[in-house]
Parts: sequence; C-alpha cells; structure tokens
Amino acid sequence: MASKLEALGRWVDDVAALTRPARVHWCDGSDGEYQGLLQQMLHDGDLIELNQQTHPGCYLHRSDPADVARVEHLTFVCHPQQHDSGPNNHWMAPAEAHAKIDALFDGCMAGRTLYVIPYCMGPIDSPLARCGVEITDSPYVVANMRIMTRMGAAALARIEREGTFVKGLHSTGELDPERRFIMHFPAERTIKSYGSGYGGNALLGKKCHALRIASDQARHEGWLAEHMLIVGIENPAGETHYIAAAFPSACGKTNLAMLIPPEGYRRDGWKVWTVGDDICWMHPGNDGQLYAINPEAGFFGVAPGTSGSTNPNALESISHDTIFTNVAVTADNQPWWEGLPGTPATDWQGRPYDPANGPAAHPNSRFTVRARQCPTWSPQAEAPQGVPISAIVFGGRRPALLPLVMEARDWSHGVLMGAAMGSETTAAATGAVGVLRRDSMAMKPFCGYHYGDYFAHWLSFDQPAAKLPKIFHVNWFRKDPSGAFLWPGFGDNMRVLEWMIERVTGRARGRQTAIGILPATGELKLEGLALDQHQLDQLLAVNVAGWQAEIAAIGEYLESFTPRLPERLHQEQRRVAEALASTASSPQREAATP
Ligand code: OXD
Ligand code: MN
Repeated sequence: MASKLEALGRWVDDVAALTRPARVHWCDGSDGEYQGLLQQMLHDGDLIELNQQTHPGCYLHRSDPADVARVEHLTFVCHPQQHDSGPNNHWMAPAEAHAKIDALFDGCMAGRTLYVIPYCMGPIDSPLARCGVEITDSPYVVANMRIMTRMGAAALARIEREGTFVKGLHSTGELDPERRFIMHFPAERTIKSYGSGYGGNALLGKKCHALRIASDQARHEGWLAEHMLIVGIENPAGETHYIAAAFPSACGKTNLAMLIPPEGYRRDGWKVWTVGDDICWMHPGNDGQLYAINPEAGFFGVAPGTSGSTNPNALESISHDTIFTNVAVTADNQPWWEGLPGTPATDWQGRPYDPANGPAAHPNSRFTVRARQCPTWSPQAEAPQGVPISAIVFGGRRPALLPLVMEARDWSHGVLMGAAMGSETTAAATGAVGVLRRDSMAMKPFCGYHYGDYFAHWLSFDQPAAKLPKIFHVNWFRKDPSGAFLWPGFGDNMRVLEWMIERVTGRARGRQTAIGILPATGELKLEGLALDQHQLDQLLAVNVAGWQAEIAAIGEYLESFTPRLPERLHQEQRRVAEALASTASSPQREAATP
C-alpha cells in the first residue's frame, strides 16, 4: 500500500480489530458493485423491488419505525473545550465520548461485512472539494453514499494524493434508541455514529461531514460550509446569476432549487439551473467573489408534498434509478405519498393502508437520487472552480411581520439578518402554535462550533478587496388575517429572484427603510398573478412597532452567545433599533436610509 494510504490502512485495521467483522470490502464505486449490493439487499429483505415497468431501477427500503429522523438530542460536537462547541451544541469531553461509543462498537460487526467507502465531497477535481472515508456495516448506507457522493476508486486516488480525509465510523447496531449516538470530534476530523440507519445519522458525508465537521474546517481555512441550496437563474440574454439560499427544514429548499418559472418568463427565455438543494461550500476566489460548489452528487429529498404541481423536476428525477425510504406503495407497487394522485395500498410500515394509522407515507420519507437525473441539473455543478455567487438569501416560515423580500444594506446587516432568522411552528407540528424558533443561517442543528465564533467568521469575509454577494431575506409564508397565504410561492418565487438580480445588476433602485431595502412600487413583476394591491401592500409593509419588538427579541437572542458575540453584530442590532426609533418618531421618514 502506498505510503499516503498507510494511515487509512492502519485505521481500517484498528476499526476491524474493534468491531470484528466477518469480512472487509473496499468499495470501488463501480456499477457492478452497486448492482451486487442491490441484489444482496433484495435477497436479505433490506430492499423491496418497486414496479419496474413504471419505475425502472427503483427500490423501497423500510426502516425500523423507531429510526426515521435525525436525533439532535443524541448528536454531540466534542471539541476539547466545552465553550468551543457553544450553547448551540450538545457537548461531551472527547475522551469520555470515545469511550462511550467505542464500547458500543466493540464486536458490533460480528458476522457482518465491514465496508470501506472512500468518498469525495464536491467535483472530484475541484480544489474546493474535500475527501472522507466512511466505514459502515450497512449495505443501504453504501448504496446511498454511492448516489449522494463521488464514491470509490477516484476518491481513493485523491486521498492517496492528498493524504488527508475525514474519518467516519458507522454501525447500524441494534437500532435501540437508548444505544444511539452521533458524535463529532472536529479537532480530530472524526465522526462516530452508532445505532441508527437513518440518512442524516448514517450517511456521514452529508450533515456530519459536509456541515458539522466542514463548518469547523472552513472556519480554520477561510471558507464557509452552509445549509444552502444553489440555483442558477439565466436571463433571456444568456447571463446566469447564481443564488445560494438557506432555509430551515420544511421551507421548500428542494422546490426552490428546481423551480419552474411562470409561463411569461419561460416564453421570454428565462431558465433555471439546479446546482444543489441542501449544502453549499463557498470559498473566496482570487477576484474577491465567493465561489460555491455543491459537495453532494445527489438529492436526499423529502417525498411527501413532492408532486407535479409543487416540483415536476423532482418528480421526473425520481421516475427511475431511485431508492425510496419509508414511502407507501400502490396496489400495483408504485411508490406513493401524500400529495400524489392515486391511492395507497400499503403504508410505510408495510401494513394495509388504514387512515386510522396516520399518513400512508412517513412524513419524513425520502428519495435518494443522482443529481444528474434532474432535468434542470446545471452543467456548472461539475465545474472545479465552482459558480460565482451573486446573492445570498436567508428565509424562514414567518406568518406575520417579515416582508416578502428585503435586502441588507451591507454585509454586516446581512449577517444580522442571517443570525436572526427563524421559523414559526404551525398547527401541523406538535407543540405550541406560533412559537418562533431562531435558527441562525438554518445551521442550528449543523454548526460544528460556537455560534458566536461562527458569526465572527461570517463577518470576517468583509475585506476591502472582497466583492461580496448582496444578502437578502425572504418570507414566502406571510398569511392574511384569515390565515390564508398571501404569496403563491413555488414558481412565482421567480419574480422575487428576478428583483434580486435587478438589484445586483443595479437596474432596480429599491426603497430604503429602517429594516433594509424593499422593492419600490412597480419593481416586482406581477403580470399574470392574481394579487391585489392590498395583498401586495401587506407583503411589503414595514410595521414599525412590530419591528421594534422583533429587533429587541433579536438582541436578547444574540445575548445568549456572549461573551463570544462579535461586537460588530451587536452594533448592527443597535443601529437597526435606532433607525426604527427615528422612523417611529417621524413616520414620514419611513423611506429614510437606515
Ligand atoms: C435536513 C435534511 O434534515 O436535509 O435538513 O435532511
Ligand atoms: Mn437539510
């Protein structure tokens, strides 16, 4: 074995000595290997063949009913010093965490195969990409990693060249929720995950590596690892602007990444290109712009709600060669979930469908599919240098107060907008209704270090030579007093993206307010939309008293990160509070520059 792979070989030997598998398989990422895994899982009952006439190459996996989601309360970020993990993470001392989880790994692969999965997050030749190796005893994980990452021989060759990689050790274990941990050791660039086969807990390249470990690595190396989609908007002149957007879950990231513009736009020649739907790594380029790659090669999307009206591109992507997890099936064995036409015959647990048992598909049921199967997949998604980012968007589910769109006046204000973002709970979710949960940059479950340091890292990009993207905040979820959504969303979000591009290119002037820059009258293109003036006014109103309460609440939230809260963010919060106060004392100045 070549010298740069010696450390990898030694680690695999050590893990095998601890977990004692019956055999070790080094994954090469080939088609033959993938087909062999599928056959083995069909034979063992880990996969069920779906209707091969309607859905060629599609299979269903039913997970343990107690293992269907990420487990944030069992997820730890173990920096040597607790204060480096911050109040935003659970912490355990690294030695204690290793001892606890290694005791679970002891002998856990007896009789099973240990798979070694070398993978690359990002285009294989990209200097922005980073490699990892996941060891797992789950063939389902191997098959999903092959879809979600560049996995196998090419990744191993890069690891051999570079000698560095993130180590991830996973075992499905006994799936006992009492014996389940997802541990991260950022200083050791190591992940250990035991007791869950669910995607976010088990596909270690995704949330564990590409967000929690990578965010910490990015901080040290001067880049950003973010929970953002990346979408390219091409105008009729053939110019493409790339937008990176962060939203908490259940806010439609995959739909926005695959948006189909309204008919008038399509007729005029506008096009949308999908680069990524969940994770974005952004590096400053030599020209001062931020360049982004999607570190993933596939989509691990939520199935329910995906339909011909909400996301036809996703639906087309998953019509073949897709692994479905915890969806229902129809009488003729097609995958089914709430939002699709037709009726389910069998629910996600394999029981005959009975509405008394709840939804037919699990609300967190998923599809895993190669990104290149998406009709709008951007050729630039494979570009080693990444795509230049024109705009960064933050957003959440806010039934009131937050306007449809607003632009930050500068980078610091934009960082404040991202730090303050949140989503309100709805009647559909358990717990109290209308409770606002702050989720800074949509990274609350994924930031691998102290949020105060993370905000400081964001602020540090504001350098004299930098040509930073403009930052916006959107809210697709405003409701009128009767509880109806004010904005149609989905494809019509294109109208808001177009205004952002008009701002980036200097073609729209906007309207300066205390909370940021909003579209001036007539700047949002609304042709073909059934939206009356009153609705538009509500969507773009600045309720000064409401905002004064909001900015005070933001101030309190930020205080929870003292003493690591950067003073600049604090100043920015005070500046907006003062601009609101002067607007309140002379309302005619609402249009004043903040
Ligand atoms: C998530 C996901 O939980 O993308 O955010 O799966
Ligand atoms: Mn996500």
